Amino acid sequence: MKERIVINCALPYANNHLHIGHIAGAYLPGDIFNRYSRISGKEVMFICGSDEYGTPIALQAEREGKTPMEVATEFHLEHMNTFKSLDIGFDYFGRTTDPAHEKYSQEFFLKLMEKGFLEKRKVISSYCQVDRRFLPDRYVHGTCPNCSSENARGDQCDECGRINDPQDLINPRCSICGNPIEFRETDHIFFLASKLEKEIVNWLKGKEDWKNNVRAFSLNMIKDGLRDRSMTRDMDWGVKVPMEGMEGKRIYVWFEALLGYISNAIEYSRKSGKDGYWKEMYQDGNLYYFMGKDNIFFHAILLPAMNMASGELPTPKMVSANEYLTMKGKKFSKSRGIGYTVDDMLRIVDKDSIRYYVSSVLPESSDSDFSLEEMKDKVNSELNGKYGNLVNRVISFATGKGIEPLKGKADELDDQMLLDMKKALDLYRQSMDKIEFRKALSIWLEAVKTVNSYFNQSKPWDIIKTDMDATRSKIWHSLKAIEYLTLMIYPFVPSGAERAWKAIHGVELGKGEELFSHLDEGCSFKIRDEGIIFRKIELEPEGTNQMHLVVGKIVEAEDHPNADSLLHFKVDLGSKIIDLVAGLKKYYSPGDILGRKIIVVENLKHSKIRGIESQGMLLAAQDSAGAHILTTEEKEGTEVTLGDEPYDGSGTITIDDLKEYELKTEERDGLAVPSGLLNRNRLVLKANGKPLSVDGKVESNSLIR
Ligand code: B3M
Ligand code: ZN
Repeated sequence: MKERIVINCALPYANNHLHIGHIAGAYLPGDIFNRYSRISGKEVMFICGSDEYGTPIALQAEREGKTPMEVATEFHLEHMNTFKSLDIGFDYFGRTTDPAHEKYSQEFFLKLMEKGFLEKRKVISSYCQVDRRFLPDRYVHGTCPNCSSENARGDQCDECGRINDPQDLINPRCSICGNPIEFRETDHIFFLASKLEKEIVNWLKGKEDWKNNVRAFSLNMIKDGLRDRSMTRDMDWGVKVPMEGMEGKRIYVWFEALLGYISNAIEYSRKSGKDGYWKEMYQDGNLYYFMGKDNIFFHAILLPAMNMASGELPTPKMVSANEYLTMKGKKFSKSRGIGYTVDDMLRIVDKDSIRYYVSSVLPESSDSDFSLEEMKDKVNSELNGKYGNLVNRVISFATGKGIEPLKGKADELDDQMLLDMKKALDLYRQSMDKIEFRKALSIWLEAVKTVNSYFNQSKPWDIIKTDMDATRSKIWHSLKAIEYLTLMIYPFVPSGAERAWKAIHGVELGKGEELFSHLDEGCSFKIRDEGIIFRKIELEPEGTNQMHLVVGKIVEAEDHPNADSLLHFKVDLGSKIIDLVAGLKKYYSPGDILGRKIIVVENLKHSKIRGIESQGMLLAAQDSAGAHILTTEEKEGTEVTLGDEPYDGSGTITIDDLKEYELKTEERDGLAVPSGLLNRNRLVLKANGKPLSVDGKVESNSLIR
């Protein structure tokens, strides 16, 4: 029977776009291991899903005037597509809002209660008298006791990273209404983790095959003891606490999200008609978890403690966590606008290039820096220049000359090369088994170089002049080497490896089978020219900000005399007054908008609209509710910059030019702020260094026109 393993990747929060940092942290490593395990002959269940409850999603929904479910659904679907677009091949991608998840979490909660691991305690909690409610920690803001930042949240300070309690903050205030809060007594349910402290410490100590960034880090985290923690929260977006007297409270999002691995596995089993399959897979106990480093505590301590307490679930075999990916030394962060989202990246390069480069810089033992230039160099010179080129050379030489590959008598060079391949594969597999993927990849690259020099030294183009049999054998040996290289690179760049496999075998790579041991066998090859296997990366030259945006003030407003949907304004731009026509009548009356500050594209080609010349265009965000003008408190005439890039153009631009900037609203630190693209970076629009705002509640990701 095949060895069975369950691979889980941290369930991403369904409230933001996935960026390359997420991919490098959890999802690419998970998928590399998934693919490697399958072609090593293991039976794999690869599970993930959306983490949809919790305060950040509730807060975001509130800000956007949507329900939390709408926000979660939007990102759940987006994330599924994102993973697919990068060949990250989960067997199942579920969601924690699935009723089956609620049922499983509640049952599990009651089980821990029954086993004496949950206990009701009175706690002091933040309460807002104005809003008449208890507040989750995240809904409290105040001054950080550590770094004095004035906007620290009640759970953590973003400035210095310190984990706070609301009581730690100086001048704690309600994030909803801004008033000072008070602390009141209420009931919460605690997980008595302290009872398991010894067991957890011993268990961690026994995990000698774990990397230090997880094992030593975790042991250090509980060196002063494993605290009992509250597993309920005061809020209404979450799994209901299945007990009387706990109305208005929900199960702590991490408690139930960690159970999401199982509830998703159950759903996967049920939907694929194999009820109970998940249990068999879990019983074998080979559970692997992949995540970013901020999730270590939850997977290496809380999850095993919960499973131990349940008395029926195995603890993880492997918890693998990556450090952070940085760009120019700064951590990737969507909310701070550092780094690339997956979608941004896919607009520049193909998925194989992303996977290859990110694999080569995985932050496995320390943070590592991502750079587009380095990506281009590595992909072009290694993946494409050394491996892709080798495959193309061998195949086009053989097909061009009509050579049928056939294993003949091996010469010394052939034998040495095969020996080198076996050695490389051995080392590669040792690294892969230890989840040292960067090392495995560098072993592969060395092997590619070996085969390149083998082919160059073999000179089949000379041999063919005198000895066809020897040439056929050379080609066979070269293809054998390519077979090794292709299997080794498959977990990293599956699509390209599949193309290469097809080019040498004429059939698809069989992913469900053990493939490595076949490398030893004397197989036959059916080559065909599949064309280019990897594309070179070409980066466009950097552009400048050609869009002249200026703050204007509406000094006259009227209905357009000749059109039902249009308004006509006179706008003061500081240095001049211009005429503007805008299709806003459905959303604003002339009286509403008179005196408002707006953002004008000053260098847009003028156009006559129903008899009035519009000498520019105002910007507004469009969402399902309507149009919302972009605005600011800065003075008319103030220049608007894209990030820190000022206007740097001349002459006029067209609507099509403007479209290139892909102006839209984006979620930044909890606000939907206007942003645009410049040199593939999404930058915030600013006036006097302050982000522009949008009139009214607006959905993130709304187009701006
Ligand atoms: N959603 C955190 C994250 O996306 C969290 C992981 C849950 S795993 C159960 O980084
Ligand atoms: Zn309040």
